[in-house]
Amino acid sequence: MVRRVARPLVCIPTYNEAGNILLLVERVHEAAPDCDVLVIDDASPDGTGELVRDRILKDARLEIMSRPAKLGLGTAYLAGFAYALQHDYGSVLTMDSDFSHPPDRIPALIEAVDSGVQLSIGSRYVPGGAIRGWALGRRALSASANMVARQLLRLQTHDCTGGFRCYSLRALQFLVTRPLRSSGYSALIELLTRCERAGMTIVELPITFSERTRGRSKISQQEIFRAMLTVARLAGRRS
Ligand SMILES: Nc1nc2c(ncn2[C@@H]2O[C@H](COP(=O)(O)OP(=O)(O)O)[C@@H](O)[C@H]2O)c(=O)[nH]1
Ligand SMILES: [Mg+2]
Repeated sequence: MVRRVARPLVCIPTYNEAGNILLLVERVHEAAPDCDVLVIDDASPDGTGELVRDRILKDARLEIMSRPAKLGLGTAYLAGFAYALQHDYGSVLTMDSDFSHPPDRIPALIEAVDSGVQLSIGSRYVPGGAIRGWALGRRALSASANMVARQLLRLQTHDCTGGFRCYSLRALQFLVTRPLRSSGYSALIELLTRCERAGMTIVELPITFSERTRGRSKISQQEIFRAMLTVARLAGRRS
C-alpha cells in the first residue's frame, strides 16, 4: 500500500462478507479516490480474506489485517485505529461492509473532520436521515436502544449505534490510550460516550441507511444483551 501522510484511512471490519467486500472497495475508491482502505477480517470462513488478499496484488490502495478468529467489532475498530496511527494517517473513517452505509457520503464525513470537527457521524436519526428495508421490529429495537443510551448516558448524539463515522487524529490518539470494555457492537456506544465525555466536537450528517441485500447480519441476542450491560456499566462511570 502506498502510504500518504495525513490521508484518511477507511477501515472496514468484515466477517463473512464475500458477496460484498470487493464491490464495496470499488465503490469506496470511486467516492473517495484519495483514501486507502484497510479491511479487518476475522478469519471469515467464507473466504472474504482470500478475496481481499488477491485484490491487493492489483490495488495499491488496499490492505488487510487478518485476525486469527472472530474477535468482535470493538477490537476490530481499535486495531484499525492503532494501524492508522502507526502508519501516519490523519483520520479514520469506519463503515460496515454490507452497503448499509452509502459510500457517496464518505467525502462529507471526511470534510467535516478536515474542517476541525473531532468526530463526524453518518446519522439515521437527524432531519434528512432515513432507514430503508428494516422491518418494524428492527426499527423499534434500534430506536429504543438509541433512546435508552441517550437518556442514561446523557448523550447529545442522536445516532449512537451506527458505525459510519470519521474519527479525527485527536479522537484516535485519545481512544487508543485505553482498551474498550466492550468487544462487540456495544463498542460503538462506548467509543461515542468517551468522545462526548472528553468534550469533543461532534457533528451528525444525515444518511440513508439501507438493509443489506447480500450475506447475513451478525448481530445476535447475545450482542443485544451485552449492549444493555455496556450502557448500564457506562452509566455508572464518569469517564
Ligand atoms: N472483523 C469483524 N467484523 C465484524 C464482526 N462482527 C460483525 N462484523 C462486521 O461488522 C459490520 C456490521 O455487521 P452486520 O452483521 O452488518 O450488523 P448489523 O448491520 O447490525 O446487522 C459488517 O461489516 C460485519 O461484517 C467481527 O466479529 N469481526
Ligand atoms: Mg449490517
